[in-house]
Amino acid sequence: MKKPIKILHTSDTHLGDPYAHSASEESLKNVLEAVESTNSDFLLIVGDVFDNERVSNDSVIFFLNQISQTAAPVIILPGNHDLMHSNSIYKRPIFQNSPKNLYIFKNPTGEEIQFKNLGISFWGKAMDEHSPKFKPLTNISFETNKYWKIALAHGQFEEDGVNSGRSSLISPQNIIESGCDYVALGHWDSFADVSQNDIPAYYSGCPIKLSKQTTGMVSLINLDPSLGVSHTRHALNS
Ligand SMILES: [Mn+2]
Repeated sequence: MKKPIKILHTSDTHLGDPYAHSASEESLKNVLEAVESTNSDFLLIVGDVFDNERVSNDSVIFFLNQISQTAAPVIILPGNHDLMHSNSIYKRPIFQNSPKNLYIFKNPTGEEIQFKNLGISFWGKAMDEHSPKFKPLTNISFETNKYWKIALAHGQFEEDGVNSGRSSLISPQNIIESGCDYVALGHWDSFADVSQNDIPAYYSGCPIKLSKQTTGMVSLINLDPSLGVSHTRHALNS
């Protein structure tokens, strides 16, 4: 049932950011090049794809054009900068002609996007409100255990006992209880490994080159029925 699958994981592209506009567009191009060069089967963009709700339709058109140029399915999860609520960017008419390989999580209580032929399922909660009430990684359910189980979550990981009361919190227990083969996280610009027990969970960091780096970075996940799950960091061409 399970097949070897390669996933490229990124987040926080912040397209349309008035301060990093061209850098964010450039980084999306670099990400899509990496999808090709690594032969990835899927691209995940785990939230804050767009910088704000007022981004121009030009930014959206740029995004849709880029996505249409790759064959791989592209799965995106709305985050706190591109919420899934009544004024959502994703509810603009322009999205009615989205490329066929674009999949967007829409349900704030969580939903599965399954690829039965490839034996993999993705679960995510589309953020509708960035508040302490919103818990990105609770009440996960998968229809079957036959497939690879991947969760996407956009929010703030916090160790037990901190009790900051911040918005969109993700706890170690949430990761453990997810029962997933991989948890793809977004919201932090920097890379972080927050794996718990035997569950790999990573913030890929944003694909834009940060000041201490020589290139932008993304995460590559190899799912292999005999070897298990491995995570590596991949440097983007720039
Ligand atoms: Mn965010």
